[in-house]
Amino acid sequence: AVAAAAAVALTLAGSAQAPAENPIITSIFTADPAALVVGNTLYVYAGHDEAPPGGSNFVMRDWVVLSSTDASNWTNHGPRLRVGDFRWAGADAWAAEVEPRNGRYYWYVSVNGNGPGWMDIGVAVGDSPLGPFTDARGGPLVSDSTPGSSGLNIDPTVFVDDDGQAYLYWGSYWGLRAARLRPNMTELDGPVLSPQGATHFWEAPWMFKRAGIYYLAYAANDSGCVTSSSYACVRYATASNPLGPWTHRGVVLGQVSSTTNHPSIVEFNGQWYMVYHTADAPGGGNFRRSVAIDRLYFNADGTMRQVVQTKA
Ligand code: FUB
Repeated sequence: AVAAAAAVALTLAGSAQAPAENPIITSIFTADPAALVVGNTLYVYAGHDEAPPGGSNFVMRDWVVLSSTDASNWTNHGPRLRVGDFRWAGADAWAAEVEPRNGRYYWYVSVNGNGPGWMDIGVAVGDSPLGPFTDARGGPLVSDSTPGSSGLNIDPTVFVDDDGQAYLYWGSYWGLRAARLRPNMTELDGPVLSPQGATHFWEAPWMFKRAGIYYLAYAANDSGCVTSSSYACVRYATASNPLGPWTHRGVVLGQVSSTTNHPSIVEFNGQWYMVYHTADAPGGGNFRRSVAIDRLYFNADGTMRQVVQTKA
């Protein structure tokens, strides 16, 4: 079980107008944000970068929760889920997302499952946005032994449609995967699918619906949007069906200062936001990243304008 971490009151110097100065937290390094609105609170579930200065690989052992009631001043609730909470896993607390259902909160994670493949998807569950969270299955939800998956199953994003059907999407470097979830949210319901049309998909999918249109944002690293394939932008596609086929619409977030790029898009208090990460915190780097938030705007035809990155 996750030990309940004492909330660290971390009010940062935000302006009176949301969003705050970026990065939103500089006392720790954070990455792969997943935003969730519950009541009047915006939660951000994030990975926790602990690589040393100049480190050349990820050191990620737990996931933290940040929250705000104004998208400007943030509270750091500390680690709320750890690799060690999944007894079958051993390392690599990579990208994750929390989805509410029936009064419970399901935290889908990418983690090294110690199996023949590298990364698996697990799911923990808790009764509040801050947990405590416990492993909901005692084993991976998706692994290399799941038919249709691969040895690299990362960056889960979950979407529950208006009819109650839940979908899990994830990445595998270049390959978008998707599957229906059973109402219990902890079992796949049917085959693993490979939706088409998400042009230049690389990793980090984020799924949402607005005004009857399904949106899939994702990291891409093609030469049309980045200066080097080591970096990534965020492209997006739309569809009239949650499993596509998708129609590519363009870039919604340009290259950031970290090599990886990871989108989360949410409406909070009538304003849409892009939550993402950069390397902009003091001492930051590609493995010492920091979560940022900026406003996102839609055009009348439902397309998204490219986000303007703001910095402190
Ligand atoms: O944080 C580790 C990995 O880097 C994530 O799973 C990817 O989305 C990329 O941000």
